[in-house]
Amino acid sequence: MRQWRNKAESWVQRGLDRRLRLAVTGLSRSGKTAFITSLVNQLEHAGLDARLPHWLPAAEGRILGSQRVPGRHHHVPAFGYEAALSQLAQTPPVWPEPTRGISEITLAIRYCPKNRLKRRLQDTATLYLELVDYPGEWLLDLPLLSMSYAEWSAQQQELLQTPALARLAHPWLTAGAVIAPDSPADDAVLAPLAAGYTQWLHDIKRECGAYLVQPGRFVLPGEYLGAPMLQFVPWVWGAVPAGLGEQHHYGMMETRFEHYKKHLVAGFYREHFAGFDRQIVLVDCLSALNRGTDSFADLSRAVNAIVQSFDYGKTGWWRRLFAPRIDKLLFAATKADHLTPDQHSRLARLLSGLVRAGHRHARLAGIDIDTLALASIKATHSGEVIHRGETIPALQGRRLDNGESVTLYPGEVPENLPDADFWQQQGFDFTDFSPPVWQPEQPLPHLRLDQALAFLLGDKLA
Ligand SMILES: Nc1nc2c(ncn2[C@@H]2O[C@H](COP(=O)(O)OP(=O)(O)OP(=O)(O)O)[C@@H](O)[C@H]2O)c(=O)[nH]1
Ligand SMILES: [Mg+2]
Repeated sequence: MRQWRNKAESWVQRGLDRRLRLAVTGLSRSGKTAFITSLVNQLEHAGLDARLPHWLPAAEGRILGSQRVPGRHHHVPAFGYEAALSQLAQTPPVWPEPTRGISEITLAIRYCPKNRLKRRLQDTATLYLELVDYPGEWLLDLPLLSMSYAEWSAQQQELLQTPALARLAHPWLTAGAVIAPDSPADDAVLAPLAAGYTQWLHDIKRECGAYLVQPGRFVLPGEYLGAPMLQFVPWVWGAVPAGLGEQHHYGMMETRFEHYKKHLVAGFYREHFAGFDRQIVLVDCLSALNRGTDSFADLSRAVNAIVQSFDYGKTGWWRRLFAPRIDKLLFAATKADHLTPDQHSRLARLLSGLVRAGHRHARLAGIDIDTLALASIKATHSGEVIHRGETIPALQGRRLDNGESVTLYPGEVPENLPDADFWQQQGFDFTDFSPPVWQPEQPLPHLRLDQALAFLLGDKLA
């Protein structure tokens, strides 16, 4: 009888326990590592000294505790939580290292269910929260799936109409101009040509603030660094004779483009994306605003492309191929602590404008979408200063470049998508700050992570 009861209890328990795979993405430096580190840290504190008033399960005292547990996906690298935390705990604290590729961490969150039926069955339940960090650049590759090599080449040729981009492309454009499309395929020719093209992608990211760089794996190759699949370039040197095969330069690049699509682009959707339940996309609007009009326009195109990548309905093949199941999608403007609090709602509205612009062309049926502004790790204090007899809001923090303590008013964020006038008279300079000095036994300071949790997990701990 006792054996039967134990079995029944564990069966009920399994029925109550839930798993949720929450994917965290954003373009490089958008704040993914800081977000996951802080989220894990907040959840580990949630049973004791939570500072998550807007997340009801914590506010109601129903979170009993959370702990890190081994993940189910042994082929996915582990997220470096300990390393990130120990960097933040250094004197003086430093931001965690940049990361590459995909990683994940699993938390078991033990809680008291609120739902009466669940409570009658069991006093406590567990939510296994799997957090997955992956580069947003991978999402930008999705449109490649419906393009041929010739179509993609034509699109890249169009990009080269922008003078700033064309100027930096000079080395690979001149190297490719002497290659005949029907000459015998030779890796000694293609490898340096692709290296020149990859360098160009890095250069336009760095110098022009470009976000929409394709193919995304060229700049973030991870384990595929040096793979022949990443050694092709768009053909932008005029007409090509018909029927060129792999033995020719053009045909070889076409084959590699197809391999890239099949193994890397479709492979990511099949192996990872299809398994995500919920998604948060982090966007650093402030760095793009600092860099100016071209960079912000490119960020806006990139956000547009990311929004479109959740449009499963557009073509049947998408749904058939990957059967995605994401039902909640949160866009979060990061580093809100770079702003005085009066600007936070403007930042959220600015991002919401970017997302809506992408939304217009996408049908995101069945997905609940929201936007907010947050700081995963709050590095500043806000207050007020008196300037020429007037009280104005101000921020206090340590500058990242020289460690100096400063009090400043960083300026205003445009509420709507900025127009030409705005760029003429813009008056802001968003400073990068060093991480806060923080007591490791305390939760990391943050802004609105609890609201992100409420949207993303609210219904899962009922
Ligand atoms: N003030 C402040 N700065 C932040 C915050 N989050 C991130 N940053 C800054 O942004 C930088 C990039 O943050 P990461 O979390 O490493 O960004 P990432 O998206 O993981 O970057 P990659 O791994 O390179 O793709 C950090 O080094 C900090 O300088 C935040 O909440 N507040
Ligand atoms: Mg990272």
